[in-house]
Amino acid sequence: MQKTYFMIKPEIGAAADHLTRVVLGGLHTTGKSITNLAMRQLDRALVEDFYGEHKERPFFGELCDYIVGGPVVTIGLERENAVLALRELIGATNPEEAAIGTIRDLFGASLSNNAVHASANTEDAARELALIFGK
Ligand code: 3AN
Repeated sequence: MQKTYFMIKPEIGAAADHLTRVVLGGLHTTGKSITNLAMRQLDRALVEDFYGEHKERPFFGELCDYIVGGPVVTIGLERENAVLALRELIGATNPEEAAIGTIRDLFGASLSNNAVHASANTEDAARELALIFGK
């Protein structure tokens, strides 16, 4: 079994909880089991830590502003091959390049507003789950 972290970004969490239901329904049909689930307003220090690998990138400030701009839905998931399975379900970082039917294809507005986050690998997953939910 593998764990991963999934996050519904503010434009979905705040704008339409209907979409959150759709996304969670999609997770259910893929057989992932939800181990943690909460709607939360993240504080800026936590978000800067969370996206620390992008600190030097030009979009870092904008990215942090966006994530603290409203509540997010934080979700811990567990299943076999969870990291890759969830990355496939959400699609490419840029919604314009995301495969048809993926979450970012359906709900992502742009590269900076791409609806959801999913851990990129098992190390990131462990780090992100600990940051968000504690050890
Ligand atoms: P992913 O979320 O698919 O793992 P990362 O880790 O490369 O992608 O990027 C983290 C977040 O930073 C993305 N979800 C996206 O919102 C934002 N981002 C990445 N690249 C850019 C960019 N060139 N311009 C604006 N925002 C970006």
